[in-house]
This record gives sequence, C-alpha cells and structure tokens, in this order.
Amino acid sequence: MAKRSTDALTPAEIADAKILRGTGGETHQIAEGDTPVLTTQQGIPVADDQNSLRIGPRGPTLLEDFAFREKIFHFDHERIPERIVHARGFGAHGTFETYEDLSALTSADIFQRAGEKTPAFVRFSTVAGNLGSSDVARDVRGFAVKLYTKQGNWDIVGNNIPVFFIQDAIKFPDLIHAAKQEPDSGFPQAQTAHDNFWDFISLMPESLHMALWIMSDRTIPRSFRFMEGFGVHTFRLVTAEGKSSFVKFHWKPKLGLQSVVWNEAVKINGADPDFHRRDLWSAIKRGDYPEWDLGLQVFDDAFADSFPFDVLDATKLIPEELVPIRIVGRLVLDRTVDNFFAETEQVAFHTANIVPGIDFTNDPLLQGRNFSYLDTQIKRLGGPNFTHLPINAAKCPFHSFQQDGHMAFVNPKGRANYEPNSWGPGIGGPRESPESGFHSFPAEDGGEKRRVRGELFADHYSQARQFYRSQTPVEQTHIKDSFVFELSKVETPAIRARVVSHLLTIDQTLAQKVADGLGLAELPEAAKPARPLVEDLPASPALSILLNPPKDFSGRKVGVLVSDGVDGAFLDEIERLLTAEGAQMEVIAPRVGGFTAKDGTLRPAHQKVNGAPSVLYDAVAVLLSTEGAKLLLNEATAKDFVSDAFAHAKVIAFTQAAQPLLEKAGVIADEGCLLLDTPAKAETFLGLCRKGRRWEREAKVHAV
Ligand code: HDE
Repeated sequence: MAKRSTDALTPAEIADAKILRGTGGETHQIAEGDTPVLTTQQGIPVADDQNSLRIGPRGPTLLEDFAFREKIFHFDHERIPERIVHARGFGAHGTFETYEDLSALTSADIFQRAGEKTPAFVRFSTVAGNLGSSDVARDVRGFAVKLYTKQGNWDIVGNNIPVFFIQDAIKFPDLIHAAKQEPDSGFPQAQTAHDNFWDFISLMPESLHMALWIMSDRTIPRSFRFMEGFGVHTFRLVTAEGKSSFVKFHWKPKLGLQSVVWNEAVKINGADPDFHRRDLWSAIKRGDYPEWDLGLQVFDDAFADSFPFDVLDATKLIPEELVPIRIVGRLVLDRTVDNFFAETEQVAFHTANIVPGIDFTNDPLLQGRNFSYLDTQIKRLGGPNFTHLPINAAKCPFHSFQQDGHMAFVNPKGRANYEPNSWGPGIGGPRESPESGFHSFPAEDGGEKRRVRGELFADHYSQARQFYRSQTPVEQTHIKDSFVFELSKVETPAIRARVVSHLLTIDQTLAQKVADGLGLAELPEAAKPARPLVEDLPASPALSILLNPPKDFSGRKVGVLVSDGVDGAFLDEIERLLTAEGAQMEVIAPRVGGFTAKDGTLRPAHQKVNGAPSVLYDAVAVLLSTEGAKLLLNEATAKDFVSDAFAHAKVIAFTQAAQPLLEKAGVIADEGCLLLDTPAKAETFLGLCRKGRRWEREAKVHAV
C-alpha cells in the first residue's frame, strides 16, 4: 500500500473509495478490488460487525465480546465538555500576510518583513448558546485568531464588538450565569430575552454601553464574512529597543459590513440553524476566500492620559476618527477543516499566548482572562498536553522540559529533562536566551493593595450615548425595536422599568420610544450616573453598519423562485451577471428535480420551494409563467417567500405573470420591486441589489 498525504485526495478518489485514511491521518492507496478489512483499534480483524457475541440466537450477550466492548466504550467517550462560553463555533484555516515592516513599532517577528506569511486558524462562535443551538441567535460573535508565527503561537481572542459587558474579570461568571439558560428551568438558551439577563444588566450600569451594541444589528450578522473583529483590550507593542506603545487590534472585512433583520434572523434559525457555518464552508469550498485587513490603533501615554476614559477599561472604545486605524496586513481564510472535532472543537485559544514584541496591559479583564483560558483547557481537553494536538501545536521549533501526563504523544528522547543540565544538545540545551526570549515590558506599577478600579471607569453612559447617536435613523429604530422585543419577554415589570431608567440617562428619545413600545404606564426616574457624563462626544460614523456597507453585491446570494414554462433566458442572464459580480444564484422550484423551461428543456433546481424561504437570500426574483403562478398562488410557502422578502426590505424582481402572487403576498410596489419584462433588465436588478435593502419599507410593514 502506497502512502500519500491526505491533501492529495480528490473528491473522485474519495467517491471511488480507493483511498483509506489511517488513524494517523496518513492515507493508503487501495489496490483495485482490495477492500480493507475492518479491525479493532488493536488491529485485530473483525469477522462480524452486525451481531454481538451471545449464547444462542436469543441468549445473553457475552462480556468477552471485546470488539463490541471496544466499539461502545469508544462511542461513550466521543464527547468532551463543551465550552462554557463560545460553545458553538466554526473554524477555518488561512494565512496572515503583512503589508509592511513594523520594526519601528514592535520586535514581533511576524511584523519584521513586508509580505511575511503566517499560517492562521480562526474560530468564529456565538457566546451564550450551547453547542447545538442556532447560528443566527442574537449574540456577540467570537472572532478568535491563532497565528502560528516563527516565534510561537500568538492568539488574538477577540469578538465582533469592540467593547465588553464588564470591567473586571471577577464579574464574568455572574454575567455568563445571567446570560445563559436559567438554572432551574434550563431555558431559554441562545438568547438574552429573559429576566435573569436584564436583571443583571440593569443592576450593572457598566454593561450598558455593550447592551446598546448587542441590541444593534451587530449581533445578527449576515455572515461571518461581513463582520468586523476586535481584540477589545488595549495591548502593548514593544520594539527591540524596549520602547512601548499601546495598541488595539481590528479586523476589517474586505466585503464590508452587513447584517440581517431580526424577524429574518428568527426565521433563518428555523430554516437553517447552520446558516453562518454553511455560508463560510461554501464560500471557501468554491474558492471565494473571505478576507480581513488587520488594523492597528496605535497610541502613546500622552494620548492615554488625555483621553476622557481609561484605556484599560474594556467597556470603552477609542473612536477611529480620534486614533485612525493603520492597516498592516491581511488575513485570508482558504481551507476548511478536515475534521470538525480535531480542529474546531479541540483548538485551544489563550489570551496569554503572545510573542516577543507584544505585551499585556493592566486591563483587569485581560488579566483575568490570562488566568481563565489555560485553566479551562485542562478541564475541556482533559489534561496539560493539549498543546500536543496538531491544531494547537506551534509550527516553529519548540523545546521544553515539560513532560509526561495524560496522552503525552510528543515525548523527548534522552536523559536531559531539567535545566541546567550537562547532557542536552549543545551546552546542555535547550537553554534560555536573553537575546531572543520573551521579555515583559518593565512597566512600573505601585499602590495600595485594594479592591478598587480607576476613577474614569465609573462613566458608564457617555459612550453608550455616543454609540446610539452614531447610528443612522434605521439602525436607531432597530436598536429601539430590539430593546422592546427583549424587554417584552422579561416577565418582571420592575426589571423592564429599571432598563428604561438607564436608557433615560443615555438618550431621552430612545428611552421614551422603548417605554412606549413596552406600554410602560409612566417613565421611571432616570438612573443617576456615578460620574458626570462627557457631554457632546462627536458621532463616530465607523460605529454604524449602514455607513460602512459592501461596495458591491459580491459574496451574496439571490434566490430565484421559478415554475415550469418560464423563459430560461432570464435565468441565464441573472446568473451571468451575478457570477461576474462574485455573487451567487440559487434556483427554487416546486420540485427539486428541476423545471421545464419555455423551450421544453429540463433545467436543474437547487431547492424545493418549502425548503428555501427567502430569508436564506439577500435578494429574490420570482420568475413564473401564467400556469406556474396559478399553481403557486395556492402554495403558502411561495406566498411567504414573497411577503418575507418584501417585509425584510429586499429587492424583488418578477415576471409579469408573477404579479398575482406578489399581490397576494401584500407587496406594495416601490423602487425595490422590478418588473423583469426582458432578460436585459437583469442588469437593473443587479444595480438595485448593489444598493442594498429598501429600508423605507419597514415603516409600511411594522405598525407596532
Ligand atoms: Fe472569553 N473565554 N472570557 N472573552 N472568549 C472563553 O475559553 C473569559 C472575553 C472569547 O473559539 C473560554 O477555551 C473570561 C472577552 C472567545 O475557542 C473561557 C472573561 C472576549 C472565546 C473564557 C472573558 C472574549 C472565548 C471558554 C472575562 C473578547 C472562544 C472556552 C474576563 C475580547 C475561543 C475557552 C474559541 C472563550 C473566559 C471575556 C472572547 C472560559 C474569564 C472580553 C472568542 O476561558
């Protein structure tokens, strides 16, 4: 049997079943007609994998059946504890490439040369939902990046929101307990619309800035490919000469920012709970590799001292307009995992995985995280040797004297297992290196040992207000609607009122609208800030999604509902234009076997109408013949397809014959509705798609 690398497998070879994967990941070429024999893990050939060993055909099963015992034993242990937060994740491999030499800022090896390429693994996640929850839950998204640099692994364990709920890690268990399912009932999961969460938030004013962010469309992204990532904390960059500057890390998606709307998110979760992972998987599989720029916000002590907030406070951000972002490299994800468990589940991120040239600050949240991540891996991955797993192992040479323990499979040879010694390679190596080793920045810290926070940490409202006022009116309405939705699920009126009392301190109009939406009999008193607000912080356009939209329609998908008898030329033209744009088309027909076009040809379909609601698409076309329209007028899912597309402000193109279906679906024609009377109009359709959603429609479909 010839050995080959797994990467060399083609889908055809796999379909041919001529390749067998060994347990070490190696593959074996199987000769024609030479089907491998099933064995136990000990290599013993199995004679019968259908029946366990028993006394007589109806007798008891025997304990001596080692093949059965091993199979069930292994199955019983296939699961490891899911992450307490960020349980539901999805990972992919890629490369980080620097645009320039940053040696004037940092000695980090990765930034010493323009064009330097570093292997990367990224895991996106939701925070509160369990492993089996759905992708488009309203939630913060984890954006954790592992960079396998030549000086060791550097993890930037970030989120898609630049601030956090709490200032001190000691509150993290409380926050997460409050956000996850309630401990007595065990529900609701993957949502914050419940009493415990809002009880905690309303009693912890420091969480209000983040509360505004999570009520915005940031928490219902269209896809991982359309969202930003943030390192959140202030870190340090340190040069070879020991000069330090502060830095915040930003990932900027090349596709621009886009989210879905709430009613759409609710329906996506039912129609395709794997919406985000399927999107990323398919994009990578078709070679449409998602890309992010890495941006740095670099600032010095003077800026930190003059900034009205503490740069160590993770509930605050530094507006890009104040400290512009310097783009220094790009991250491209171009390879899906081979095995979800081995890579996405077993990957272990850790904020303390940093490399020489990068350092921590005293952000009390970061300091706490530096303890937590290592601790959690021991529990989750079963021992201290999780660094031996291929996904976690450094890709540069590494030598330590740490040894033994559960599942140690990287075991040094020889006599030397301590330092200093007289036996190791060279002069008793490996030895420490004052020249190339990691040196902590020698920051001077002093003061009384007390449980206190910096004074500026006490301003909880100014940036919440700035965030709200930086949104477009459409986004402000969405924030208001989310508060009303979530608080309407809160059963205790006093908690609803307490949240509104904080909103009054943030923005009177928002508070009034939320109170109206809740039907609050009278406004509570505004919450009293512990510190006077910093008035008149200027709006920061960078905080809005709609002000930072995609530049074209690439990366998106049009759903085309068709029927028999329709002119195929429409489809061909739409597909041609979308492909050229870097977008996709999916055909939805009454039957998945396909449809017969006007010219009598049988054309393929991707989906059946009741399995592909319009929430799965960014824009839709309804291409029906007169006969087709008659059929679909009596199909509720076809009506929903259109009415949802309309309510979710999507562009709708349609043939003349499809008009009765649009009428039945309650469509009130506007500039986002386009009659496709000739295939040439497909160009206009694409033009409308590029402009994005027709937000003015929302007022027409939401009376409450
Ligand atoms: Fe985490 N966080 N976190 N977190 N976090 C974990 O580590 C923790 C925080 C973030 O895809 C856990 O391996 C504490 C902020 C991501 O595997 C755990 C505090 C940010 C991921 C943990 C925070 C994050 C985690 C759970 C407060 C954004 C998923 C399993 C001090 C900057 C990584 C694990 C992945 C995961 C602790 C706050 C991001 C328990 C104590 C702030 C993206 O160690």
